[in-house]
Amino acid sequence: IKAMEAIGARFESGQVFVPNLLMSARAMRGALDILKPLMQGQVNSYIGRIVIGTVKGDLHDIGKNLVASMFEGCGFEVINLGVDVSSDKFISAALENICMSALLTTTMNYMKEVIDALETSGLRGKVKVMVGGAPVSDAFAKSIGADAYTSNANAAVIMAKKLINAC
Ligand code: B1M
Repeated sequence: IKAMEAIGARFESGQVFVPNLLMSARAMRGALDILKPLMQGQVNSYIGRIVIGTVKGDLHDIGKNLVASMFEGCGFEVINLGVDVSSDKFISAALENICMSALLTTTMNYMKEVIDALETSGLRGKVKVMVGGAPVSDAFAKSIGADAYTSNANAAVIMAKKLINAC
């Protein structure tokens, strides 16, 4: 976790780049594969739970998986719904935090549909919604009623901790 935090901070300051993050994330996933079976019985030690997916119509998952790996490495339980995720799927998995990714200007608008569906199902007040992806911005996030926008994986972890008061 310390190592992922360090690599994340270096990425933020421009000292390392996306390939370094991807290699670190892969190394961390390898380590987690070994560690996870030994961590049984300690599931309560997660600092929070996150549902993450790339929205309906969008198949880009490299950035989303990077964000998911950073969350896992930093102590969150992550439910990765994959790509092309419908609002129904997001809602049936909704836990404390929903993270949506979109890489296309045509699919980013689907994020609002998910938030609207959360409202309709009465879950909106119970979960935090974070959005990200290359075409997404802070202004867009505000306009659709998301709780937060972050531009990269490290910032997403910092923001999620803030949203659930874990830091
Ligand atoms: Co596509 N693609 N692509 N593509 N692709 C882009 C996004 C595009 C900008 C390329 C271009 O034209 N210059 C363009 C979008 C244009 C637009 O919408 N205005 C585009 C297009 C048009 C398309 C297709 C429509 C092409 C076609 O078929 N005609 C098609 C769409 C398919 C679909 O989704 N339905 C398509 C397909 C593909 C591939 C399948 C070939 C492949 C995806 C493979 C995969 O993901 N498994 C692909 C790729 C690789 C790209 C580019 C080259 C790279 C994207 C990437 O992985 N970046 C991209 C051009 C580019 O960005 N330079 C492009 C690296 C990744 C680490 O960054 O995803 O931004 P990113 O994630 C960052 C942040 O955004 C943030 O954190 C991450 C790490 O720092 N973040 C979050 C992301 N999600 C977050 C969620 C959060 C928080 C932060 O939640 C809280």
